[in-house]
Amino acid sequence: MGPLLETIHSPADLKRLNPSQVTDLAAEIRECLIQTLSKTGGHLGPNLGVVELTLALHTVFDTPTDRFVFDVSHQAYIHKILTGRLDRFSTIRQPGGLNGFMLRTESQHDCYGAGHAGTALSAALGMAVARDLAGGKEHIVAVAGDAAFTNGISFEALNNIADQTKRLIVVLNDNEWSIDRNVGAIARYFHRIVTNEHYNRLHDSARRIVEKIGGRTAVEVVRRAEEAAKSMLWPSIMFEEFGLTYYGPIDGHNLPLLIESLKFLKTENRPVLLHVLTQKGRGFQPALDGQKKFHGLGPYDPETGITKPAGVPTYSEVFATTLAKLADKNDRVVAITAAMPNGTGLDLFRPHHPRRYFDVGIAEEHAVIFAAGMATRGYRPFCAIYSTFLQRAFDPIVHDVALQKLPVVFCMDRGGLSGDDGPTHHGLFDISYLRGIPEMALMAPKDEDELADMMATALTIDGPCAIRYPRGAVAGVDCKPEPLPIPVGKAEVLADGSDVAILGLGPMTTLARELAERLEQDGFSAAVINPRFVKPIDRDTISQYAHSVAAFVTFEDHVKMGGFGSAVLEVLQEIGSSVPVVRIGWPDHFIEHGKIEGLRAKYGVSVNEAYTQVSPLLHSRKRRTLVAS
Ligand SMILES: Cc1ncc(C[n+]2csc(CCOP(=O)(O)OP(=O)(O)O)c2C)c(N)n1
Repeated sequence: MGPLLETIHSPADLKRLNPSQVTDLAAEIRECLIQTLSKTGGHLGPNLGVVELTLALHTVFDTPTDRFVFDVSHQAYIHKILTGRLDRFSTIRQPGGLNGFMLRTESQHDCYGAGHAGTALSAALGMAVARDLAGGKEHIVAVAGDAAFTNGISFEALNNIADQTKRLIVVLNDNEWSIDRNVGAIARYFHRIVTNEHYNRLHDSARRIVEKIGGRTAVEVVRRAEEAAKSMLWPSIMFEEFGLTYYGPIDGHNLPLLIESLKFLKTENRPVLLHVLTQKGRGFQPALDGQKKFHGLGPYDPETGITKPAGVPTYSEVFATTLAKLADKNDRVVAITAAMPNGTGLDLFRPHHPRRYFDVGIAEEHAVIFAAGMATRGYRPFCAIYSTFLQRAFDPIVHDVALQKLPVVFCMDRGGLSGDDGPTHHGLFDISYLRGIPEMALMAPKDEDELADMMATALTIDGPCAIRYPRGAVAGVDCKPEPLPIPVGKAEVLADGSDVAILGLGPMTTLARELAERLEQDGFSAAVINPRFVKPIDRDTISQYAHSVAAFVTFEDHVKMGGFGSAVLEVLQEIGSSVPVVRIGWPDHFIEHGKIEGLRAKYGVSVNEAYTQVSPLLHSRKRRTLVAS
């Protein structure tokens, strides 16, 4: 750790440094980020881009009284370092350590938690209005990336800001990247501003003024700063039309310029937007060369940026290559992503069918309604959206897709616990939020071969359907050269048995098999079932086992409430069966970040827990049978 960084225990320590020390501190922070994240993984690129911006914010404002709302908050690592969490920074994203995003429970300096994009402006406006009502004086600053402006919520907030408050500072952190390159008209609009000659001239004169500031009296500095900031004024029609005074764009790595600009904006009595240009990955060549990869990644070599080669393919990759195959045969198949071409694997689809690939920006609601529109014209859209982000699109799924019985396929990557990212990213609610929607079919494959089959099956369904599959490596089974549709609503019985029926949803069939083995060692006969469909659920198979077994066990990587086990309970209740069901899944509780195995053990999403709960039921029937005979 650098000598200056060691002295920073709170923002007050930063404020004691002189300008040249703050510049040195920026270099130390970059080194700390590169070294620490090489071990823990994390959002390196976005954070390297906002070192100076965060230093400037904490120099000019006073948290926790003033409030910073970071959009997504994946770029808040420096904020964490400066606000008393340096000593725990090496624990970031580790079990029991700091979260990778802002958390209100983690620090009084984290005024607002996030993980999903597009919320900063609305939340900051809410805080500003609350301050105005209470007669407060504090400053509210929203920091949002350029890609956050591809999201509808940001525009809903923009539409509302000038009507609601006179004091709000929005910082647009423009690095021209989302995770992939930012897309769409807004991205092009920002680019036009940045490459405008007029701006370049103003920017240079502003920089020169700020550079001359050193050594003047405080009053002069303020006046000069005002002059500098004003000279940067470049009428940007869009933000001005929304009623925000636009400043910039300015170099987001020029500390004095940032500091003086923010000092000036602090005095403004109208909502303002400061357009700051930053470079994602600044200070680490591998991150500059590999913007996408270094947006967020696991451990890497801090010298070369090299990461361990991934041995086994991921579910995302199998999804994308299968979709390309399906699209080869069916020219109505189209692929839609909401700013996640890399994460969903659709990067691999794009070169095969560039005209049938659509990245709509961070706009999940739009993605779903756009898919609905295409489906009305005979296309078969596959919407690849992480389970957690599809939460955004609940109403479009109900109102636009299901109600009109349109054949849109929702491919829900990261269905299940996501691990290191934590509660904002776990995909633990999709079964509950989709199961109750009429017309919806919902599948979960036990392995990659079945994922491909389910995608082929989706094309045979005349209405909406969803497929949930987990993050990460596939099971490693042999895959058929061509996927084949499976019978809709039919479970797969992997092993027959008469004492207990164990249903393992998706890859949880592995746990079902393990439990069956243990119970068989105790002398019980266990059926192992791969349900395949949460909806329509296979009532016949459940009813059949309800006549013979002493208990059912359900395993799911989902909250128990409203999940697959609940669906089984509903069937049993409807057929008048009183066979008990041991449901294994996540409790009614937000699950923290951590390693998947550790969290499963902690919360009893395990074979052990199932065994503990089901054994007494099986032994009790055995005893009753012995007594009866
Ligand atoms: C609703 C939602 N969809 C997708 C994501 C995944 N995601 C995380 S960060 C990010 C890009 C953010 O880009 P930008 O806001 O420009 O910030 P930068 O990383 O470039 O600093 C995306 C798409 C998300 N967090 N939330």
